[in-house]
Amino acid sequence: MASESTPQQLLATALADGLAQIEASDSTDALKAVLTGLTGKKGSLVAIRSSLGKVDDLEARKALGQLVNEAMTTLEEASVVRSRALRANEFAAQIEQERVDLTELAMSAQASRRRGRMHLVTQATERLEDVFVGLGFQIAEGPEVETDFYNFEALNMPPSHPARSMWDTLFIESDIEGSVVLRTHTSPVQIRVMKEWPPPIYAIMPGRVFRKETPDATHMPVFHQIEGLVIDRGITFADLAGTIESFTKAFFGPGFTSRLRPSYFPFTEPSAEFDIRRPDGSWIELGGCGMVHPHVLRAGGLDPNEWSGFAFGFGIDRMAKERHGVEDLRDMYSDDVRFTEQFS
Ligand code: FA5
Repeated sequence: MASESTPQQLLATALADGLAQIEASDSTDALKAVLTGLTGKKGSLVAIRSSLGKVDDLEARKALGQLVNEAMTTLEEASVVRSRALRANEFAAQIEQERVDLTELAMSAQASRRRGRMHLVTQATERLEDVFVGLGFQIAEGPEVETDFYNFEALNMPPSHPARSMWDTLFIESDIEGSVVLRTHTSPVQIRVMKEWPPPIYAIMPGRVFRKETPDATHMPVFHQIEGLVIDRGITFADLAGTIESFTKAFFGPGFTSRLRPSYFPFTEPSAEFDIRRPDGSWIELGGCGMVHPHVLRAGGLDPNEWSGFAFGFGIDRMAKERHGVEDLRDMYSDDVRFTEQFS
């Protein structure tokens, strides 16, 4: 018959078994249950401790009690270590479970970034503004629906002046007293600025203009101009030429130069047409310019004996066309994504 186990043997077995159970616990809840089973009121170690009363020898009982306490501490310490490891695992699992997948969001953000681009004319306008602001100019705007006075009369074109036919005008209202038109150029904003801003004036005025024209490669019925106006003391034609040359290089690049050809506009005297020379040697007309006519200075409320100035008006659509090597202006208004995507 096998001899009965001693309390020490029982304790050693309970300790080894307890440590194995702690190590095998796969969750903090399971670990708690294991610990209660070992060290709780009905736990195996407590049962061993209760059985100590049967040990007669006082010293032996004390030593055994000591061993039980040590075993309890060992189990508790082992459970703290295991608990830490389990909690770390459970936390990692929770993070994994609650993880939000942002890939779709990032992809849709990318898609929306791809969706829009600034129109070539808007890009050109902003660049023109940057260049002229860099040269010390301020930006002004005027209405697209204009009275006959601002679009023609104040610009030295009284009623029935033959030069009015230079612009194929779209009328909103037409009567003998004075018509309302879709502005045919940005020059009326010159008058508005002269009336509002005390000189010296260094202004640019970009905007949309309208003419009764059939679209072709270089003409649109709705297009954009940028007007320039400088009013100061002692301004000469050399200032105009110098400004246009600086602008040409800043906007198109060092390979481009400008030239002025004599021309006629009722609101400037002398007047010129402004062309730029491409690096390949060919020329393209971009706008008109000249010294502000005394009648126009007076219409703007300025004394021609005190102030002089120059003005220019460039076609922005043609500039955008030149800058990006677009062959036909109509392509810029086709709303074809395959076209616009080329110019991000
Ligand atoms: C004028 O409109 C004058 N107001 C310019 C000016 C301002 C002269 C200040 C003197 C002082 P013009 O009609 O030439 O000028 O038009 C100027 C520029 O607008 C043209 O050189 C061209 O680049 C552009 N342009 C004219 N018509 C069209 C059109 N139908 N489509 C696209 N661009 C055009």
